[in-house]
Amino acid sequence: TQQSEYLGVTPPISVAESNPREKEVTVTLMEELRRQNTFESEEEARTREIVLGRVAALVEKFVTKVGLSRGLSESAAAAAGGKIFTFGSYRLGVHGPGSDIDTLCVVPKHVSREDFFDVFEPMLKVLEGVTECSGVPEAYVPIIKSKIDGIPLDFLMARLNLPSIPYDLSLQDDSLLQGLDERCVRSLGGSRQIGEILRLVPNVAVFRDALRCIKLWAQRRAIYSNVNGFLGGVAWALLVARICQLYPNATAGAIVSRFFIIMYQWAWPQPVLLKQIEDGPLQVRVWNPRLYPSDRAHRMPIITPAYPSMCSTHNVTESTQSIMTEEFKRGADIVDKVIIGTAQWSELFSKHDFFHKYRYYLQITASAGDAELQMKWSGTVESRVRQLVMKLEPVETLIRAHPFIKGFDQVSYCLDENEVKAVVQGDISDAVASRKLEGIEGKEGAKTIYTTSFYIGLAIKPKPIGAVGPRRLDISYPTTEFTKMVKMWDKYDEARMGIYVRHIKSSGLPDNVFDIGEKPAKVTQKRV
Ligand code: 3AT
Ligand code: MN
Ligand code: MN
Repeated sequence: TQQSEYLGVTPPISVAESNPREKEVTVTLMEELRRQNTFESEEEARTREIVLGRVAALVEKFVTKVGLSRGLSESAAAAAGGKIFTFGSYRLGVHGPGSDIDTLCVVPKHVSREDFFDVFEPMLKVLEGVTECSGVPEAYVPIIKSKIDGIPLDFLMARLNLPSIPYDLSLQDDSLLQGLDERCVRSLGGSRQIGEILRLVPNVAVFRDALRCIKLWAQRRAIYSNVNGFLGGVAWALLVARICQLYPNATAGAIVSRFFIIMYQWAWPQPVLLKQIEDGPLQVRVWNPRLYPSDRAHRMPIITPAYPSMCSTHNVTESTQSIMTEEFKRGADIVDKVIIGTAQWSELFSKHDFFHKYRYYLQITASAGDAELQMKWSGTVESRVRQLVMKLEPVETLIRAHPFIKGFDQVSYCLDENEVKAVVQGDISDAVASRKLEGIEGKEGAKTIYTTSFYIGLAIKPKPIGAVGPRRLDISYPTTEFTKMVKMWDKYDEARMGIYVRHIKSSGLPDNVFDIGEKPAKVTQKRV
């Protein structure tokens, strides 16, 4: 690996220390982040440490137990180790109150994935303080979701090709991946990526503080979501890490300021890299736009540093890129003002105006008559919404199709078929919306319907000068194609679930998309 005096693929832009004003705004930024409740309490932090200690002991006990059942001696079974690594926001040190702890359990080769679900999961279930515990062994990345002493934990597992797990094991060594099951490689990925990020930033404390700011900003501005074509946690971390490399001696406030300016001006699709992409021991694809046309199609490539390097922003579309670029600009303008003293940090974190911004919206409603089925179905629909966005982008009369980052769930207690029919189309009347379960109990023909509605804001081109009549917007082709595509889901059953797309005027948006007191009494703001 490279032996040089800087971290990153280019030398830093400036190695200067922050000036006094930048130090001042860093202090006020941290005060604002505390006011915004992004930090957990000391008590919660202590609880997390205690929980992690107990979990580490449980994983060792699990490995010992499996070893004994495989005929190992007491001492050999106990010496096989078993170790936990955290990843996600907790490992980065940017978690908030209520964040989960993403935990990877690393086990020796005589412990199998089946053991993880057949032996470890039952051990976890009976651990004191466990209130939730459910395994999803068939997931792409198999996982156990749990809650211990009020702290949510996600457990992944990786089985290494080693007879025992050394207590000082590092996961950063690529040769560890050799001969592993794909699911183990994927499970190791999160932890290895974060290990590299932390290794490649010049000052971890500054990186953490700046990332905490950027995460809050991206959440408030509704651009924090990988599935919907914006950026997820890893991509935001990589961007902030790159800025930290470019300004190794700057304080967090200065990093945030440079972040917005540099990201606004970035020459996409030039990739953001923390180090040169390296090859490794597996038969897997590493991001390479020269080799793969699909990699060439990435609009804002932000590449993960650990082998195998991948693009963390595969889902970005023309619309989401332009929305993020606008937000970078807005951020740059506000931070400029913060630095000259004409704005407060709180302005940076003000809530998005998605439901005030457009005149027309597409509403996509997934529905089912059963809560558990609805969770899976709405998740499937959500993961496809960006496909609809991509089908809308070429429509001539549209400037932009702006997906919102989350769906809105509702349970409707319907008295009859007519009410059901309206509800599955996303048209929930006040009478239905306010009805409780008691309102339908014992009533013949009544039905409970679960819906999740997703929204896409539509920016329509202005009417050409001299044109008469309303502007026609024909989006029947994209929407029909979209519904056809989501119905291709292998568990789709017409009798049990529904999908409906309609366009509504801003005045027709339901109350549940607004916070209390947020809904406009009348249209006052100019919409596009
Ligand atoms: P929070 O503070 O927890 O909200 P985070 O960045 O830790 O932020 P997550 O816990 O959702 O976010 O995800 C952490 C990493 O775990 C990111 C991704 O690599 C992986 N991951 C997320 N969701 C899943 C999932 N359903 N299955 C497997 N891996 C996941
Ligand atoms: Mn997490
Ligand atoms: Mn998680």
